Amino acid sequence: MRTLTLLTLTLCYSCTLQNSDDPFAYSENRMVAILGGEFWLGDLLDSANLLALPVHHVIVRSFEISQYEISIGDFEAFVKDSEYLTQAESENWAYSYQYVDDTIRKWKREDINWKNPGFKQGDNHPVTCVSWNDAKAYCDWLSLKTGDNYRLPLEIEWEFISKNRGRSTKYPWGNSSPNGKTANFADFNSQVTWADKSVDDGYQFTAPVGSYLPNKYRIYDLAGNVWEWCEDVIKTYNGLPVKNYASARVMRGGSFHNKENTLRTTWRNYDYPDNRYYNLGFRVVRSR
Ligand SMILES: [Ca+2]
Ligand SMILES: [Ca+2]
Repeated sequence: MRTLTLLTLTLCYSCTLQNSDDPFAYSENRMVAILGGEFWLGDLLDSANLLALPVHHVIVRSFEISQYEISIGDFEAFVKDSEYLTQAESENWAYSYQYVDDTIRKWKREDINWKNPGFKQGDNHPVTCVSWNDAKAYCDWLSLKTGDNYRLPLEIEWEFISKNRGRSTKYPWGNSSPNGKTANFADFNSQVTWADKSVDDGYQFTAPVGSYLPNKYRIYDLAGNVWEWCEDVIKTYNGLPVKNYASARVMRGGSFHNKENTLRTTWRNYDYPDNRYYNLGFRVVRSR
């Protein structure tokens, strides 16, 4: 009987290697509890932001969201434990914005992946070059390891927390334009033609997660650094599919590669679930 108890304890320990209170054993990341509520989804401030219209009232249930974007360190723990191969690794490409001749730069398939996105990263930088499918595989692994239910944020959860529980501001920090301390976007350090050379945020590519001011709930980098996959299939707010993108998933928040308008709390972007880019990552949600 005693042997059986010991065996059971050992088996339980090995199937919960990570403490369920700390799913991120290899980084400073943590889950932050957000009380649900009601708010106006969409852009009350810019009637030209068509995909963010019509503005409509929604109810959000309570959830927990990761304080930071999933980092290289977080993702490496998953890969080491599961031997998971990302789509970029198995097919030897992800999209990078590169010169296609002497003057023109475009999105180009390059042999890059989360271990080598084509620029220098430390363990505390956000993981990139991951598809929606890869991000879901990470969530499934985290759920298996902890016994909790991890997934990507719903789009309404992402916008609710980006708006500090539903306040209609342009950015997570308010309505003022980014100033170098608020988000990593296409700034002075960037080489893209649309870069805002009047702002210096310190980074051409990814910054370590948590380098900029958090929102009121101490969630970092909702605006900028890397785009973040959401759980949802993209649809117009009238419930219609987006032409040629019927299976595409929502991405939110803009990135180091993009203009300030993509940093907005309401800005919607989307791509196919098997696509991957050097400026696209994710964060996770834990739900009941
Ligand atoms: Ca930047
Ligand atoms: Ca982000």
